[in-house]
Amino acid sequence: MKIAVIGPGALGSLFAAGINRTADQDLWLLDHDAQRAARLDNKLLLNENGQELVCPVRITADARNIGPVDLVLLCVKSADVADALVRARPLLNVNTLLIPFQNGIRHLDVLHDLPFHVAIGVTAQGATLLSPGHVRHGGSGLTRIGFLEPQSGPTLKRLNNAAHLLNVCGFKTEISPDILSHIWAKLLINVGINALTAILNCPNGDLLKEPARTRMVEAVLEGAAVAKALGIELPTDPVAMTQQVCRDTAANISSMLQDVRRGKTTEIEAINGALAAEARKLNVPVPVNEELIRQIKKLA
Ligand code: KPL
Repeated sequence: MKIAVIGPGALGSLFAAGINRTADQDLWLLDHDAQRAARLDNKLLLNENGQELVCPVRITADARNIGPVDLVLLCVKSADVADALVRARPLLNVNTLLIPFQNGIRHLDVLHDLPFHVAIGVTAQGATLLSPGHVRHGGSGLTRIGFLEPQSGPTLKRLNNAAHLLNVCGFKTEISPDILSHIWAKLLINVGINALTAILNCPNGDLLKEPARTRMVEAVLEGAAVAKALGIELPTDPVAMTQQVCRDTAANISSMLQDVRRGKTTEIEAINGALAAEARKLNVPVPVNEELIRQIKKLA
């Protein structure tokens, strides 16, 4: 299979290094930054269980060097999806399956009516970018991939092939017939954890202590009310799930806190912002989320 991973961030580097290490595939990593792509010098460093592994991966900033591929794993931030799709054009044709992996739900808006196949990915893989090209695999959570609309025949086969590849490479992956409910389940976890950790400047586990816990629960319950109003059935109790993620990733610095610390644009619009936008359309009050948005915008 010919595969392109787009975005040398934490998740993109983890996928590229893991696929290249395990499977005999035609794999490329596409960066938008030509200077960084050159500096990476066709290799990634993967820190796994305390060991450093050098993974040779072809890295380029020009998608024309790659040409059409069977599978694209799109691992850029939500706000960069539209631009990434333009740059990725030479990779994409009627036979390509694109699987975007982003936090939030904003990216779903730009994934309609595209002339290639699009599934959606939701992953609980833990990855931290230690420096450009150097990624630490922090924990192996489940990855789910699925189509928003039911598919069959060769389109479904492409998804099966992608799931098989990820599983062979050690990224436990399931095909989900109801990916939207998993997208929302992950959204509500990020709604509860990301902004609050960034505001309080604390690791995820600290949200289990009062008064942060109450605020986290309120933010998640507002999100659950919006999901209900949209008719989305969540796969598990979102409050219990969010608290479990706080326990499982207690020492983790959320991606939003990492962005605030680095002075980078946060994903507040893709997460709490997108939730508040849906809530406005449905007349569901989300005052706790609106306050979180205001506070993050003051920080950034
Ligand atoms: O997805 C995450 C993030 O930081 O973006 C969680 C699950 C909150 C882990 O930190």
